[in-house]
Amino acid sequence: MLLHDFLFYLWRFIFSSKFTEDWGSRRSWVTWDGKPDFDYLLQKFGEAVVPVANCDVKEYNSNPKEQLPFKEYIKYWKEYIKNDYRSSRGCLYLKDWHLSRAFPEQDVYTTPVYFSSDWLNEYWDAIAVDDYRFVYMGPKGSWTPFHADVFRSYSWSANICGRKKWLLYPAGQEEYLKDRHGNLPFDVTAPSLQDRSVYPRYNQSQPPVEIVQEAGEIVFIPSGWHHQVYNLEDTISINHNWVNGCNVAIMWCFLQDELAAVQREINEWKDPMDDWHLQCQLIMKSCTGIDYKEFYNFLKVIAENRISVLENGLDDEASAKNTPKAAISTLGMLHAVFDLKRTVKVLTSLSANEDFKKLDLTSLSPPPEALLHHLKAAIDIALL
Ligand SMILES: *[C@@H]1O[C@H](CO)[C@@H](O)[C@H](O)[C@H]1NC(C)=O
Ligand SMILES: O=C(O)CCC(=O)C(=O)O
Ligand SMILES: [Fe+2]
Repeated sequence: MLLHDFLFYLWRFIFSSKFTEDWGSRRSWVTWDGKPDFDYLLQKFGEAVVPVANCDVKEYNSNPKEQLPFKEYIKYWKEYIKNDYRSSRGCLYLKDWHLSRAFPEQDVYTTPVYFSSDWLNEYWDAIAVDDYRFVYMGPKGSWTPFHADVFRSYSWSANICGRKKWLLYPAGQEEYLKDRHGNLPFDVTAPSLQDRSVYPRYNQSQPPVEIVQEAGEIVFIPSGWHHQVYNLEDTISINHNWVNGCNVAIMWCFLQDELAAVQREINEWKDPMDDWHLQCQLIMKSCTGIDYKEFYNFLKVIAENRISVLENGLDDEASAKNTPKAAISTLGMLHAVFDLKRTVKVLTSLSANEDFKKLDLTSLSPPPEALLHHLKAAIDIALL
């Protein structure tokens, strides 16, 4: 590829369909004319239960979701197409389905190496409670309301079939898109944004970066960029959220902002409540999905995996399998050192944070100072 073309793709946030052409899902999930292969999907996943959102209904700032048998969703989708994309049930969008976790043995896709330094999934796989690997399937006209991704992570999204239109706002632009009360819009294209009495700063916002993503292409969404997404055809996509040494500091800033917002919310209870700081952490965990002690644990798991690879190399078991340590070793020693340096920066900031220090840290093992010490020693030895 010419350098010019490469820069063009980078600028447009798009990776060409070359990057997905050997994926199992690109071959098997799609009919000869580029439509979802409903029969194949039913045969493989018919018994699954999947999360489905109704795009026509707004509940707070998202669409209400229900769990449906995959079979029933496909039946609905076929009828919706037959009925010229109308249904009394509304426009239903299957989203945030953890398909890889439910069907690990299926040959669906492989994560491109550019997106493989992925601390989020490395951590949540390690504690075996969740992951951030999703499948989306929706008819023409289904869409995702305005949002930024979990923990301000990066996201990549690959079209298995169909096309998407993305409206992307660079990080920070959302300040101009807030209403008088500081709330973000549900639909960034709604005419009410033009109303200065409701959205006083809208006229200072830049128009969004608009991209159309074709079948097979992968879109990269930078950290903190808000976006709204439309399926222009019947579309299936695979998406991961991920965090690594390049954006973990953004995640940490986000968590501090989230805690500050919770503290403002329950400020009036600060004096009467003696466990106010703990309550703030509990609320933060339920709203955001993580609290400060778990963030420490996250950094610890990431750090220890890298220290182990640097100190011991790979044992045969780890290199044979698709383990996180094998992935760390594929990216090389210098990358592991880079990760550790970024971890030191964020851990140093976390350890010095007043809200963190107010928590009961006796349960943390090792304690933050010991972990930092071990990290710095591992970096020094690796660079010798
Ligand atoms: C936005 O509108 C306000 C009030 O009409 C005006 O003072 C300001 O210059 C406008 N800003 C831009 C960037 O158009
Ligand atoms: O494809 C969609 O509908 C939404 C995807 C999305 O928001 C993302 O990949 O971050
Ligand atoms: Fe998103």
